[in-house]
Amino acid sequence: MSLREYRTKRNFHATPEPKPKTRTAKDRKTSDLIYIIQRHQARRLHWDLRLEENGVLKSWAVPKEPPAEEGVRRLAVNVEDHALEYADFEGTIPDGEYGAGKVEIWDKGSYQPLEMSFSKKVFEIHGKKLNGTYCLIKLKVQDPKDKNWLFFKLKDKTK
Ligand SMILES: [Mn+2]
Repeated sequence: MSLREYRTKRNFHATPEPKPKTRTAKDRKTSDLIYIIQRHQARRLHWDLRLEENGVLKSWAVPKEPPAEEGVRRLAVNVEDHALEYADFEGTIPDGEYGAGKVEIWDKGSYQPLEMSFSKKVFEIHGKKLNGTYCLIKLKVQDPKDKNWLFFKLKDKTK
């Protein structure tokens, strides 16, 4: 996993966003994988869903509020991997910088992977706003350049 795109998009003298530290996945002592959603009031309001995978935060921009209940499917646009440190970031990215606008933590917790492939991820979210089994599914499996996924809650099997 590379954070090259994350670094090239940002000027760390100008943005308060975290500069990635050099580290390996084994530096993390906890077995809890990070789940985080940041509400990002950029030019267009969106919610940034991030899941820890192999030492980075896999990231999707969700243009509408993520669903707490089943039955709602949200578009989720895959964006560049973010540094693990980003999970604690809240602040305002200055005008003129990439992603300018206010970033707030909307939900945070951990997740448990159930089925994780390059085109489909099923996982259990343990958050405050979102809880339960969720699915991320890539729309055009054959097209590696297409960034569009769907994000939705699955039926709770215990009900
Ligand atoms: Mn964003």
